[in-house]
Amino acid sequence: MRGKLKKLFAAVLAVLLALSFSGCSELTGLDAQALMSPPKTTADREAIYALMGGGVGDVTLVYPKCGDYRSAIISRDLDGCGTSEVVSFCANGDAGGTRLEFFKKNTDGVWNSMARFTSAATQVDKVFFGDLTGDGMDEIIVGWGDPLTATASVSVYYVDGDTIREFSMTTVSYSEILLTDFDSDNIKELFVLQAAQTSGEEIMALGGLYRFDGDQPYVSKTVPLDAAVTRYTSVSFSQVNSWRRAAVLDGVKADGRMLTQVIGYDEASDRLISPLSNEENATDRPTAAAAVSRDVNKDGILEIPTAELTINGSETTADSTGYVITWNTYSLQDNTLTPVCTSILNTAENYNLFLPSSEDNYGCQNDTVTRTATFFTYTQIGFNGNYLGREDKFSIRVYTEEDWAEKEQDDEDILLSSSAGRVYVLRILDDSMAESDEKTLQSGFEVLE
Ligand SMILES: [Ca+2]
Ligand SMILES: [Ca+2]
Ligand SMILES: [Ca+2]
Repeated sequence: MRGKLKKLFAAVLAVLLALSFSGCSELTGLDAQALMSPPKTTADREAIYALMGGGVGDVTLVYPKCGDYRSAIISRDLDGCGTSEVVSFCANGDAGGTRLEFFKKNTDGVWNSMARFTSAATQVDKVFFGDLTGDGMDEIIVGWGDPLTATASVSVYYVDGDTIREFSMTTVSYSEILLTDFDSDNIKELFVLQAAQTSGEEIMALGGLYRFDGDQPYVSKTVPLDAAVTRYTSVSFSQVNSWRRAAVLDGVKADGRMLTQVIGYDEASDRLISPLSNEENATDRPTAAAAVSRDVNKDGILEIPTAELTINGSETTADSTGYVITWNTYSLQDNTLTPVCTSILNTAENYNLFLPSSEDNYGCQNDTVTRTATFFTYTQIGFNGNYLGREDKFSIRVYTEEDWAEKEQDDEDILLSSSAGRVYVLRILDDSMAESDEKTLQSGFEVLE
C-alpha cells in the first residue's frame, strides 16, 4: 500500500514539476479534469500500467509538457462508443525515445492494446484532439519535442475501427501548432508555425495550413510570418472582433521585444492574410511590458495589447517602470486596432491595474520612496510639462508585510492583494468617484506572475 501511495505521490509531483518548469505558451482552457483525466478505477490503472510495461519492469511515464492535456495516461472516448479509451505515453526502454500506446476495454472489461507507436523524441510537447477529416470523430495530434536538438515535430493519428492508424506525413517541424477552422466549415485544420531560425540552417518564417479532408494530408495554404520573431509565447485561434476568428500569435524577437501577429482567411482572394506580419507593427512592445493577448473583459473577443511608457507626473520624462497598456480588438480587413480598455502596468511593483472606462487621459506619478503610485486624469500637458486640469483619482501604495502589520488601521485603506511579501493598498482620492468605478479598480487589479 505504502509503495502504491509513494508511486501516486511521485506521479502527482511529476505533474506539478512538469507544470512549474515548462516554458510553454499561456494555458488556455486548462482545468484539473483535463489535466489529470486518469482512468477512473485503481483496477483500470493497474491493468494499463501492466500493459504499458509489457510485463517487464517499471514504466517510466512521459508527461506532455504543454497544452490542455498534461497526463501521461489520458482517458478519452476516441471512437464514439460511449466509453473511454486510453492514450498513454512512456519511455521506450533500452531502445530510447517515447512510446505512444492506445488501449481499449472490451465488453468483458479487459483492457487491450489498440495500437502502439514509437518516436525517437524523448519528450512530448503537447497532445490535443480535433476533427481534421470531417467524419465527426476526433483525430489525435501529438507534438513531439527533443530538448537536445530543440526541435519539435508533429504526428496525427486517426481511429480506424478497432485500431488507430497514423497519417503519413513527412516529418513536419514546428515552433507552435494550432487547431484552426479558418473557413468556418466545421472541419479543423492544423496550422503549423515555423519561426525564423537565427543560427544553423536557414528556415523561413512561415505558417503552413494542413488539411486532412482528402486521401492524404496536404498543405492547403501558406502565409509568411514576421522573420524577426524567434519564439512564440502565446498562440490561439480566437474571436478577434464580433465577426471573425483568426490565429493570434504573440511572439518574442531576438532583441527581446514582443509583438502580436494576426492571421485570418480572406474569402475574396481565398488566401491567408497577415497584415501585421510584414509592415510596421503597432503592437511592437518593450521587453518589460510582457503582456500577451487575452480576453480581458470576458466578452468572448480577444484583446491585443499595445504599450507605451507612462510619463511621470512631475516631469515629462518617461518612467521606465510604468506602462500604459491599451487593449484592442482588431480588424484584419483594414488592419486597424480599436481600443477597448486601458491598464497601467507597474513593473517595479509587479502589478497590472485596469482603469475604469473613461474619456479622460490618465497619468500616473510614481513615488519610489513611499512606494506610492498616484493616478490622475488631466486635460492636456502644458508647455512647462505640468498637467493641466490634473485631478487625483486614486493611489496604490505598496507596504512590506511588517509595515502593514504595524500600521494603524484606517478606513480609507482598501486592501487589494498580498503577495510575495508585498501588500497592495488602494486609496480613493476623489470623493466623487462612482461606486462602480471603485469596484472596477478592485476587480481590475492583478499581481503579475
Ligand atoms: Ca476525424
Ligand atoms: Ca475548416
Ligand atoms: Ca474581450
